Amino acid sequence: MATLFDPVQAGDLALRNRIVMAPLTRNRSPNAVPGELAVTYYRQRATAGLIVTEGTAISQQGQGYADVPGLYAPEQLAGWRRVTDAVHEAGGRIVAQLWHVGRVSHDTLQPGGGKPVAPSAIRAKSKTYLIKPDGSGAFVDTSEPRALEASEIPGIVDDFRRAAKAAIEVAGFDGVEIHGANGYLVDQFLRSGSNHRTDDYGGSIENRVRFLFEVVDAVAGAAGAGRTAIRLSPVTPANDASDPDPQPLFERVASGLGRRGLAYVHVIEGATGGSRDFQQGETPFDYQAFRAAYRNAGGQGAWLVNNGYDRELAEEAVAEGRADLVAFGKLFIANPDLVRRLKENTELATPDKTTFYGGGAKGYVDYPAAI
Ligand code: 8OZ
Repeated sequence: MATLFDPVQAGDLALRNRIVMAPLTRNRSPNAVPGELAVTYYRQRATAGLIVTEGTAISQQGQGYADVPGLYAPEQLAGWRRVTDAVHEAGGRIVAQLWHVGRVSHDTLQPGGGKPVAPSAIRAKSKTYLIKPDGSGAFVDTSEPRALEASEIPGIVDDFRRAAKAAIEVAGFDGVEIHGANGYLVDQFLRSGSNHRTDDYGGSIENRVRFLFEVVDAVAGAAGAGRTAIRLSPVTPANDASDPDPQPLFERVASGLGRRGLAYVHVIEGATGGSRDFQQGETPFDYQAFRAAYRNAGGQGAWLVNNGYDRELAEEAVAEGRADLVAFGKLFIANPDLVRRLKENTELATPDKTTFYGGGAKGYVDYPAAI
């Protein structure tokens, strides 16, 4: 029977255990450059079987929050190189999460102060996080987006490709995870609530999944399919994501992914950071059918689950074969040595919510390992 502490293969990635550090937005990279604190933070957590970085912008247009790191300028890639070197020295594995926020952004973060871009010009009922001139942080409403011209889409796909290539070749990552979840650009195309397009990218399921597969193919072409992964959140309402009928949509996504030889598929079960039972539409989402659609299409990548897992639930999911990997978010913030604490069943520290977003060392690199 498999345990959380057994090694596992995820595509080309050989992982020393099945415990994954989930992507966590921390807003501590001024000018989008991860600095020394980020090196320390990720090194402290390198005993995870795999670290997924915080969402990292593929372009300035993909930025939606203050002080989020990027993968589109040489200083950003150099900053990440120091992070990946530190994680590798400690024997860990790390993938970059490739992020384009789409409409979940603010004019002040966009190139030339322009409008954020989206499948359709529909404002998200959602907040973003900005840092004011006096240095304090504030949550503010997202700006009104403009609809992308079809002719602009290949440029965005190319930004994903370029970021993936640089992540592997320059920044030294072991792989890349496309952020296809939580109401950001890829998810905005998938769901009917945010996608009212009448061209080849909107309307039918086949059209709404088109952007996702263009991105996956471009990224896999650059990074290698065995080093490419994607995160999805079939029912989350995060960032105003909505679709009344997620089951056929996400089974179509799963079957397309199954044919592409990816390293792993990362699934947020329920409402991100909230109820695991959250549902959109008439019926509860069937995660087993979702996974079966992936496997039946030939998908052999690892199945990574996330959202509200504790030790017991995680051990059960792996033992029963419902998951190959389990991602922990908040617990990794407060417990840099989470793997050891889970193994020894020692007490877990509770993270301080007030230092999740923005700030410096406090609440970032000062959580001690258990003695
Ligand atoms: C929390 C705050 C800001 C962004 C996500 C990248 O939900 C995020 C995020 C989370 O995927």
